Amino acid sequence: MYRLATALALSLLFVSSHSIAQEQDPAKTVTDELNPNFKPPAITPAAAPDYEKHVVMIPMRDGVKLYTVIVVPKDAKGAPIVLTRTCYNAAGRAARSTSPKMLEALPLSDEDFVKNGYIRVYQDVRGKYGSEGIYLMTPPPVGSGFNTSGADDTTDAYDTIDWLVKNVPESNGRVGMIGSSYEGFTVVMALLHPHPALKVAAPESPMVDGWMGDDWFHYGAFRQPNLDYFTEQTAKRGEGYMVPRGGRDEYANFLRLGSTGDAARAMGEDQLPFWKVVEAHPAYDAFWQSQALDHLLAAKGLTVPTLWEQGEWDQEDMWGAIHSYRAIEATHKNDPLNHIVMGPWFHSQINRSGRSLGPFQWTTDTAEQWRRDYLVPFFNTYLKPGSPKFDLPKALIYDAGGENLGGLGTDHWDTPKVWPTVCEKGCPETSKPLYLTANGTLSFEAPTAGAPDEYVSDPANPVPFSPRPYDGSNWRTWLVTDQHFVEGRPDVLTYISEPLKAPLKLAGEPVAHLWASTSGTDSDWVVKIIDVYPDVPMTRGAGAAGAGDTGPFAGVLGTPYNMNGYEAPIGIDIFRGRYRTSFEHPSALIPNQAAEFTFGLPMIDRTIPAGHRLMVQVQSTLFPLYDRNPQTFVPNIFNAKPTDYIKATQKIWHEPGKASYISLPIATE
Ligand code: PG9
Repeated sequence: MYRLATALALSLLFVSSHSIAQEQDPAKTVTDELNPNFKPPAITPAAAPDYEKHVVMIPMRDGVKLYTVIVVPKDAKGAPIVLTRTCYNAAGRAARSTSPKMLEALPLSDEDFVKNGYIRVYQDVRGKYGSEGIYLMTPPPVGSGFNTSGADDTTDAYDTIDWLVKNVPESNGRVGMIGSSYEGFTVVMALLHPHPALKVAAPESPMVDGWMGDDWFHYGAFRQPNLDYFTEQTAKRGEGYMVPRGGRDEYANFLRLGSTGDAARAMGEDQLPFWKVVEAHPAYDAFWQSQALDHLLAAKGLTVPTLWEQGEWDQEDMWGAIHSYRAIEATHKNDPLNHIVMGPWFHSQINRSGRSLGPFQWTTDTAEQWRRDYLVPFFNTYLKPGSPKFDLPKALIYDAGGENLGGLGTDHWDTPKVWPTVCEKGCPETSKPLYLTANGTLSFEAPTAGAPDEYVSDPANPVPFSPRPYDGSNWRTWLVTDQHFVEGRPDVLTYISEPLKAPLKLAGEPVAHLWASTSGTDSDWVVKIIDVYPDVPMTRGAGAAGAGDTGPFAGVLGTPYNMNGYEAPIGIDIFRGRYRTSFEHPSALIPNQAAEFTFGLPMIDRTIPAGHRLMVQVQSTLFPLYDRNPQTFVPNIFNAKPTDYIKATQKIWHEPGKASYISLPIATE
């Protein structure tokens, strides 16, 4: 056997070396197998495009010209325009493919605009990609005192719309604006002084207040992945760099690098002016206050019908849309121009497929449904005279509750007249306190006595926000990750209710009221509200209730996740303790003295079914998403020194007068 195999191998060797010798015969001419002159034959005649694409440089009032792509349907006449102003490359945004069909050439999210005959315009903001001028990151408004350039995204939107309605002969002189995130920020900026031809707007998960709860910080705690955004966005006019920080696990990388300031310096960010700006403004000072667009817009009032969009699990801009909507309602009660949609989406998922989110599968493609049945009819009402009037509900909020197993959920849209329906003050209904009580329990009864619970928070061993190794791949779904991965950590306090006897409808804003103390002089407080699915006895593969594939293919290829005992977060946020009494002027905490920390959590619309349990977790780190609080009060946490990072004993109180609770937005209907 051995000899036969050897002989075979030798003969193969002989054959192949013989043919190599033949190919390499210098006597023969070797032909280059690349033919750069190849012309692809037209097997079928190329279809004529059903649109025209024009690229123009539109002049602004200061002479700077902005790169603009205008896509016009063939034979269009009297057509409305939809405009998006972007920092993400207008040429690329307007070209999903090179298809001759406008429907396929533009992004998926434009599908219903194309079907309705719209002219589609994408423009680079000044200083990025094809546009001239200098770039400022989400530039503060000109009047804020922090932008002396004379131009901002309000003036640029105004000048662009003015040019479009005068120079696009196929248009009917009516413009709508839409865009998500940074692009949503440009929509909100346009609303501060809108051109009269701007007739309708849809800011989708817009960046509105970068300090309170959008991209840069949450209640003063800094979001470290921004360091990548700074290098990607401000190291070049085009797409910048990701500076690798080491191995796959960002938890280990950031821990090794030290403070955020040290990490930024290691990444070369002291060459980037915007990082220096952020570093110089860790508190909610005049710089941040003067560009809080929710307040600026509410003070002016809306003059353009506006549909705000907010994902219920938006991992980037959880603040902007809902707080703008609320701020406008506060100054202009029941403003008929002010609308909001909140769907079961991650950041910008509204422009993609909205059929599922992490383990949850919805009964329909919720994002497509929103675009087709609500957004475009709303735009048509204001942009296409003569189209049927569409009565967009004031608020369209998705109840993401139910079992959500393989699309069997009870999910549906609510249309409350007032949103939030339930909150602490000023809503149609008032929230009820859910107390954190002794022995890790939750109760609607106030505690009568009880020693505080305690844990040691160690900045050298922070609580991960996502299972390790964290390599960014679950960024879009981390807000719905099963929280079992922190179970058993001594620095996470868990409080859990009895199984619900009847469904519980939550519809509004939960607020955390923590009576807490630290042995340090500064501290972060993280609160999570979690919907715990029943842990049903199951036989694997036997079709028991909730049974799904628990193996490596769970959730893949349409296989339902196993939701047995799933700990599904419905609201997570962090509060930096030094801002307890003032966001602008931080102050040291008094060691071991209990004080009340109060902060709003993301809005909820959810029917928690009977049999589920509520869980609340409290911890002091959420790393590496948020930078670590050294737990020693220092002037600027970005530049905390290694010796400032200390272990601290944290206590959560639950006694009369110091009762910790969550104001839960329980709706009566
Ligand atoms: N969340 C992103 C962003 C917006 C504004 C500033 C910085 C980042 C985005 O998706 O555009």
